[in-house]
Amino acid sequence: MSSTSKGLGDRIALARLYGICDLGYVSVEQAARVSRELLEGGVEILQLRAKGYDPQDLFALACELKALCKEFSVPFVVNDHLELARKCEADGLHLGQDDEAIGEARALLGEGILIGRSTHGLDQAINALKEGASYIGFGPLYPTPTKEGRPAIGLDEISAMEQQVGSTIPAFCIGGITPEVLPEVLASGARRVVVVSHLLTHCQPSQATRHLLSQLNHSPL
Ligand code: TZP
Ligand code: MG
Repeated sequence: MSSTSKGLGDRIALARLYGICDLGYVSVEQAARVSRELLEGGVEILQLRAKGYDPQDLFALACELKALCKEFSVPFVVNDHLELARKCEADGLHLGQDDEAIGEARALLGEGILIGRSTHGLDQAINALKEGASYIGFGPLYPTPTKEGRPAIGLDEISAMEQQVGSTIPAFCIGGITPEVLPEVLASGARRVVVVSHLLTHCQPSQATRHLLSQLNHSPL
């Protein structure tokens, strides 16, 4: 865990927009430039997601993104790779349903690290809270090419999830979120979101990020 993780960890309590640098959309060569754009636009957490990559090939990039996030005082989270998270002194590790137990990851990475869990319904969200997750992702709300084959869960459980889980740990709705659907996502009770493809395929990622943040900030946290 990095020495500043505690302070950065506290920041997620206020975070509404979680950005992901997903190497499915951005090349390794462009990843730092695009991440800087997301950070300049105002993402409040940044994750490196690199499905299918050997974590050994990601060390230099992870260190670069960690330093970049530090410049913006934004927590840096590594998806999937516990060892990589440890080596680059990430502020957090994001785990899926089939990944390590949260207690196991925390024991290896230190008590102060953020551990996120992807959840795909209310029961899983409640379990993640019980298991000690620092935050959850909740979705996909809509079908999305970023997670092809994963059925959309819709908006119906958001309100119950926010009451039962999001009132204790930050809960980020995810999956197919764009400026067009964000109003109905917020109207369904969501308070925080993760947005991937909309931002990474936009010709001006900073401007797109600012626009989403202004939409989010018009509804109360
Ligand atoms: N987990 C659930 S949906 C999803 C992940 C990683 C992908 C979200 O990406 P997008 O492009 O914002 O739909
Ligand atoms: Mg995983």
